[in-house]
Amino acid sequence: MDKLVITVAPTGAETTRADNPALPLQPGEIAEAVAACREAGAAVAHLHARDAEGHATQAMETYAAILAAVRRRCPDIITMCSTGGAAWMTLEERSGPLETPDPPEMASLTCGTCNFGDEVFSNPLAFIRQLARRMAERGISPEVEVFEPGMIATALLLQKEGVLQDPIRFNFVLGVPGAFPASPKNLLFLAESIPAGMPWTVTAIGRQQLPMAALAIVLGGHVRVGFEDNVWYSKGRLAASNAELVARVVRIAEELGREVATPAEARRLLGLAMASK
Ligand code: KMH
Ligand code: ZN
Repeated sequence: MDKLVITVAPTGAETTRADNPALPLQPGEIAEAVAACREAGAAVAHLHARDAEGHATQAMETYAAILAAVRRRCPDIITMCSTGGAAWMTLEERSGPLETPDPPEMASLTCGTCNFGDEVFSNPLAFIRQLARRMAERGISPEVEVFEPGMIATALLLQKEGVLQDPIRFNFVLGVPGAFPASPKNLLFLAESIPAGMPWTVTAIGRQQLPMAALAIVLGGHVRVGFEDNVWYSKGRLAASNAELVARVVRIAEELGREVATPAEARRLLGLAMASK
């Protein structure tokens, strides 16, 4: 089995300090958290930005500051910026991180519209194509976010159109209220619904984060953890840090005989452009 790629999503757009006081918000705090997670075993950092008040923003300048701080603290980690932002944002503002002067290595690309709690996470096909083309122009590799099974079909359609290139890297996001629930059956269904050999990661919300991560390790998938999706370590006990969640995945992988990938190994496994340089 391939080595395990661990992604950390330390902040997200929705989590607040009321949910977990250790949530990193400002560029320096995010960079500190990412560095600790890199130390613990993470190879990829999925990044969201917050403004000075801690509210979600897609401002290019804030992402540029986060990328610079992360690269200073841990130069080899794979950077991935969110183009999902928050459900209440306009489509235009969400593409901000793709315009940073020194762009991230990867960016998220949600391949369809779904309910997101009481909101609608809007991703019309024309907008997905526009984001994907801009990523290609700027040398950014997309990660396809799959909140609903139909999003796989859309990604494969875009591949057929030549808008997405091989390999497509899938991230199955399970358990968002209103979207596809987290269960072993659903994860297996998604993993079996993509073309053989394409890398996939699982992200699960709240208490499902741990069991879905364990299942992905066994199935040969990859794993994302972090406060964007889950702030708990166990029932009634908040995680002390993002790194604590990463370290637990490393321990489970080791117990199950799955080695953890370094960023350089992850670049090869994910087929990133920098891997061939
Ligand atoms: N915050 C969600 C509405 C992504 O980062 O691309 C979208 C999201 C996905 O988090
Ligand atoms: Zn995100």
